[in-house]
Order: sequence, then C-alpha cells, then structure tokens
Amino acid sequence: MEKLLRYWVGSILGVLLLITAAAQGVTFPDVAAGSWYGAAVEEMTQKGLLTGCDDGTFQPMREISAAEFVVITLRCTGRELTLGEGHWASAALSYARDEGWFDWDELSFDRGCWTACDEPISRQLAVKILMKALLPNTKYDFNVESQKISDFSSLNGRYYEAVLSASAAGIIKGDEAGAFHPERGLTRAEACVLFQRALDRRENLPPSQADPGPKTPSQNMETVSGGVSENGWLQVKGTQLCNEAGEPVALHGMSSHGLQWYGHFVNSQTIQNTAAYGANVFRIAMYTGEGGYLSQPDVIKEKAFEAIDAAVQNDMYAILDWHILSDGNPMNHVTEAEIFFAEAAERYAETPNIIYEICNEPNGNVTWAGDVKPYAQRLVSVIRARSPKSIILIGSPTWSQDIHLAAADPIEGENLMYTFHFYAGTHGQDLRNRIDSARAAGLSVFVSEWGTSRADGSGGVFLEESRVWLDYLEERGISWCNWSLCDKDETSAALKPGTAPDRDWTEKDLTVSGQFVFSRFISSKDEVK
Ligand code: IDC
Repeated sequence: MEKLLRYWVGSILGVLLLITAAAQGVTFPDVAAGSWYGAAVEEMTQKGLLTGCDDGTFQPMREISAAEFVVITLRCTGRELTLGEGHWASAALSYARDEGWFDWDELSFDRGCWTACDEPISRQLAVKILMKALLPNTKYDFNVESQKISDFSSLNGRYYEAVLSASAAGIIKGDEAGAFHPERGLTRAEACVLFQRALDRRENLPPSQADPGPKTPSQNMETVSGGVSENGWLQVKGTQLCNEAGEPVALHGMSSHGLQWYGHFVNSQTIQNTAAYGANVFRIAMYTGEGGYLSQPDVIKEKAFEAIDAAVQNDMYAILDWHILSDGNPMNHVTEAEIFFAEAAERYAETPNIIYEICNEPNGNVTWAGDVKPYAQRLVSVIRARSPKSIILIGSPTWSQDIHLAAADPIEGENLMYTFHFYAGTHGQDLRNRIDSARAAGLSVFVSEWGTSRADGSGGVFLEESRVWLDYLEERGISWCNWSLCDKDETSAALKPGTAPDRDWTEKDLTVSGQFVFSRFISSKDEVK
C-alpha cells in the first residue's frame, strides 16, 4: 500500500514537472531553461536529434556512453540506422567504424559483439568522432591551437588532428584553466553543446570547405613495371617514385609475415613464385618484439640478410622492415636500430635493390614531433652515411596512418618516402582523402603494408573494398606490398594452410586473398617494357 502511494505521488510529481517544463518551452523536466546547456538541448531536440531517456528525462549530468554518442553523431549527419543484430547501436557503430570515425582498437568488436560501448566515451575519442563525421576538413595551426590547451602534453598523438581542429573551429573550449582532460568522460549536457556547436559550424561553412574535391599531384599516373635490372637505383621526384632514368615506377609485391614464425616462406623459391606473377618487390617483415630480432638478433639478422640475397637473385626490390608493433615507440630501441641499419646499409651500400623501412608502425602514446621524427632523423643519417641514395621509408603514429603530421612537418633529405598502411575491411574513404591531402602538401607515399582483411589480419575478405583501394593507388602510381606471404589460418594470408614453400605454386595454392592480390601485381596501366 505504502509502495503504491509512493508510486502515485512520484508519478503525479513527474507529470507536474513535465507540465511546468512544457509551459517554459523546455523539452525535459530535468533541463532548466536558463542553464548553460538548455538552449543546446532544446535546439537538438527540436531538430529530432535527441530523444531523451525512457522515463522522459534527459539526465544531463550523466556521462554519455560511446553508443549514445555515435548514434547521435550519425543522426547529425542526416542518417539514422535501423537496429542491427545484438546491441541496439550495433548498426550505427559498424557504420561509424567503416567510415573511419574511430579505429578498430578504440571501441572493440569482439566475437560479434560491441564490447564496452555502454561505458562512458572519453572526451578525446568523442571529439575525434565528431570532427571526422561532421567537420572533416577543418584546418588548424598546430602551434596556435596546442598552446590554447593547457594539458596538451597529456594528449595521445593519435588525437592531435581531431582535438586541434576542434579547438580551431571553436567546438571545444577547455575548462577555466584551459584544460581539455582528454581521457575523462563528458556529460550528456556537455556532449549536447559540442554537437550544437559542430552543427552550427557545419551550416556556416563556405561551399569550398564543405566539399574540398580532389586535389592530388597526379591522379592519372602512367608507371613502368619491371625489376631491378630494368629500373636500377630508384629515386623520388616530387611525390613520385621513379626509376634511375627518371620514369615513374610502381612496385607491387608481397610482405612476408614475421620471420620468427614464417621464415620458411622467405626464400629464393617463394620470392621467385611471386615474381612469376609479376611482383617486383618483396618486403622482409623483421619483427623486433614478439620473439623477433630483439630476442634473437643473430638468427633473425641472418634470416633477413638471406632474404635480401634471395630477392637480389630474383631481380626484386627488397624492403628491409624494422617491424615494430608491440614495442610501439621506435625510440624504445633506437640504439639497436642504429646498429642494425648501420650494418645493413654498409653491407648493401652498392646494391640498388634495397629499400630501408625504419619503423613499421609506431603506435600507442607516441607523437610525430617528440618520437617518430627524431627517431627517423637519427636513422636517416646512419643510413645516409653508408648508402647515400637508397630509398628510406618512414612510418608515423597510429600504425603509420598519421601522414598528415609528417606532411605538416616533414624530414629534410632526398629519397625519403612515408609509409601508409591500411586494411580494406577497416579503413576507407577518409584515409584515402588523407593520402590525397598529404600528397598535395608534397609528401611522397608508399603503402608498404595493406591487407584485404580487417586490421586484425582476419575477417572478410573484403575484395570490393580492396579493389577500390588498389584502383585508387594505381591511378596515383603509388607502390604497395600486401600482408602477407604465409599459410597461417587467417584471411589476410595469401597461401592456403599447408602450402609447401619449396616448389612452384598454382592458383590452387592461393587463398581468396592471394588470388586477388597476385592478379594485381601487374596493373592494367603498367607499361611493361
Ligand atoms: C598480425 C598478423 C597476425 C599476428 C599479429 C601479431 O597477421 O598473424 O598474430 O600480427 O604479431 C599490422 C602489423 C602486422 C599485423 C597486421 C594484421 O604491421 O604485424 O600482423 N597489421 O593485424 N598493422 C595493421 C595490421
């Protein structure tokens, strides 16, 4: 009885609150009209972008979850996705991931489930999603904006672009002390204000910024193919990789898997097998961590040198890849890298085949200016002292995707190229746009690793997405290596499990991914000499 009474009193009070709220022109009983976020909530609600909670309240001081944030962002772009399987927001989350609003490791999808998406989203990730979805082409001045944020030094490098552009656009303002608190959550009220500012800004964009259109050095690049005997020493002219004669050249081929695990697929026969399908480059993925070079330097170094010699025998270019991965910051082992590359560059000083890739994928809490650039400068000078003109490939934070940071602050020197890595099941148009902008700013790009799978090496395969990517690279004469030449039971592997490494291969030995990739070594546009 007492319970029932309390229920009725509660309901009547609730209704009264709603009536008062309606009389004041406010949408939710727990949103006061004159509050700092009241107008934003009202505007968003009127536009149909907010629905509030099941009990009719808005809960402004509750931290917004990742799922809620993504769904509202999607609505702001004018899309609404119907319920997918599993979590109520799964369709929206998958869409957002495929659009590249966040990376696969930022909101994880595990065994068919979005995990942790009901947890509060961090401010840095929220701002990244907001900027990618609503204001992707916002320009900013690094020095000006970073100085406005008092806790900038605590920001992870992968969020620089989002946070700095959001600051430049007036979307984020910081607290009284100018701090952004990148890893804290944000309340629903704060989120609502961010959405409203982003929408306002978007509505007022000049048409040129709303649709930047393509702006690349060349989108119709004729390239030559062929091996080292035909092309000789490579060189970079403008943004383009060229052969010794100065003609644009494109390299296409496979990357090995880790030498410590799949070294048996790295020999003269396997490299020859890719050459037989038209490949002219082979990448030697020498993991440093994960039981690789740092744990057994002599064995792995011998294997890498053997691989280079096998590539040379087959007239192939060879990329010697210092494959940092779990050891995310290249500075962690810069001395070991200097010793290794000094020896390699000395040994192969006269060999035009070798391309040096000095850090596969910087990741985690690394920055371009503070870690990767100084590392690259040290390695470039070590290699240059011994091999004055070889091509050197340089990675960037966020698994070699932050080439915009390198484009804004490149390294001095000749014949330097910047790697860009993608996985067709995870990465898409926004990153192709990023490559175009980096190239327009003068950066020369080499895709030293890409996969037909998702970024974790499995899932898919995503042949249609891969085709779009390869056509894109082909139009621009951008070189690539595919991950990976091994028989591991994962979709990115080119060989079926159990394939013998010591004989010729036929189509039957290739996986779906392998068949697709091998058929693209010779591009339709290459002029075969
Ligand atoms: C993956 C391999 C997988 C291995 C894992 C950890 O495919 O078999 O267990 O590494 O070593 C990269 C890395 C590359 C990854 C690949 C796929 O450069 O080492 O290989 N990937 O996850 N960057 C993005 C994706």
